[in-house]
Amino acid sequence: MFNKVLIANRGEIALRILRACKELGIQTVAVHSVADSNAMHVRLADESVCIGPNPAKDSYLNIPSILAACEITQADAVHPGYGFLSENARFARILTEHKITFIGPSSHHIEIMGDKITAKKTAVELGIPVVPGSEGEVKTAEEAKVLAKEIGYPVLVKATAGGGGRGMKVAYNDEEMSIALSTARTEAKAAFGNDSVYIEKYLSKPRHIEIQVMGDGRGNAVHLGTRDCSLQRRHQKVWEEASAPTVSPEQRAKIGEICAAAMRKLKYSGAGTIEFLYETGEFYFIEMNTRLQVEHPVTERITGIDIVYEQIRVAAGEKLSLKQEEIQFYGHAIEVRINAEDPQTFAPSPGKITFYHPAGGVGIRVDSAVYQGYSIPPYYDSLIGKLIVYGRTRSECLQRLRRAVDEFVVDGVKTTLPLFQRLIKEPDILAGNYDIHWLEKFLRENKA
Ligand code: MV4
Repeated sequence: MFNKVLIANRGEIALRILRACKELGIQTVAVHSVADSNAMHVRLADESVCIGPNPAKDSYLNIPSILAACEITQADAVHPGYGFLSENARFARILTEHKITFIGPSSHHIEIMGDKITAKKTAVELGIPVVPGSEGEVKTAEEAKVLAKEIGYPVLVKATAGGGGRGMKVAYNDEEMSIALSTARTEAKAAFGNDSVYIEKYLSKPRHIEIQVMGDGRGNAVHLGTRDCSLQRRHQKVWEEASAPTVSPEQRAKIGEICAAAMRKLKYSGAGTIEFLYETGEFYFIEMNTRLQVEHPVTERITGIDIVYEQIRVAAGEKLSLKQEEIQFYGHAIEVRINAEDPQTFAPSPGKITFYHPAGGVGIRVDSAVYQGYSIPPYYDSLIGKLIVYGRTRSECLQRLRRAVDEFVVDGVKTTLPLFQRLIKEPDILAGNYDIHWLEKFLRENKA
């Protein structure tokens, strides 16, 4: 097992990782920017190193600084959390070259899944169902139109280097195809420096359902069930549930086993998430995330498994302690993201938290790194904390969520809590009847 882990992140996820390290008897190193000198992750770690000025590119994304912090503190492993360097294959490779363990999958697996075309090709080879579309890159409008005739319009043009919905354009006919191709290319070039695109059948009303997986790099892998993350605004998840309300236990076992078997074949190591669009009872692979995800606590709640603990164990070379037949799914969990944002416009609202009272009681977990008197800096994401609620049934979970949202007080900054007070009254939400477009439509129709 590791002696000392450096946590290359900040905020609630840095605390989440610190806690797992402490339970494993591992010493911890926090790294931080100048603005984060008083942050909770710095206070709770055994040691801390300032790695640079406030902009993330100069601190939390600064690979030489983080390597220097590893050397100074003699850390033997780095946990990247989510965001920042968590899916940077070069970072994983450099650490490995310096005999420091990257707590995550191999740089090879990060690379494969980072390129959407190689990810999709890999998914096909592994027997994971994918969205019908081009086999790889589409070069010309003529080629795209021939394929579109086979697939059937509407068709979506996607950037190979894609992410966050950038470089994505829908075409409803041949005429729109030429425009969609060139605008997707232009956007992709600007956002990713890569204008390669591919096409897929456009699914008009899917849900976003993902499967949590874990492997040990030796051919052992399991799935930890489903999450529904359809409630998003501008590709930012707002509300996540486990299990996915519309997937039966039989369907979960089937798609879950397909994913676990795929990870066994890949000899995947660590935690991963296989993302699907789910429409008319069918799963269609879109991407795989090779990191711990923000919403991992809902899965932890319904399975009783500590995902970060398992990540650290397998990174240290231990076998996966989990057996698929021992993994059970209990009740229902919902996570809502409490952001320092205007609940209507979503404009960031950094500043000092003058009063803080998190919800508590039965079935409540709050993952947060803030405290009363803390000032949320304007440089990073606006996550104040995650409220994770459990119930034996989805309806018990929703009742408890309503109580917890009412109880939660954050004064001094605007927060998304009032949005959850509204959502929890919506019949569609209560019925679990929503797709990836539901939230944006709700926000358009319920301005003010
Ligand atoms: C799609 C799609 C419909 N059809 N692919 C958005 C970003 C990237 N993760 C994939 N995305 C989508 N891919 C096909 N073939 C619709 C989306 C999409 C979306 C997906 C998940 C969650 C929210 C979304 C919001 C808009 C579009």
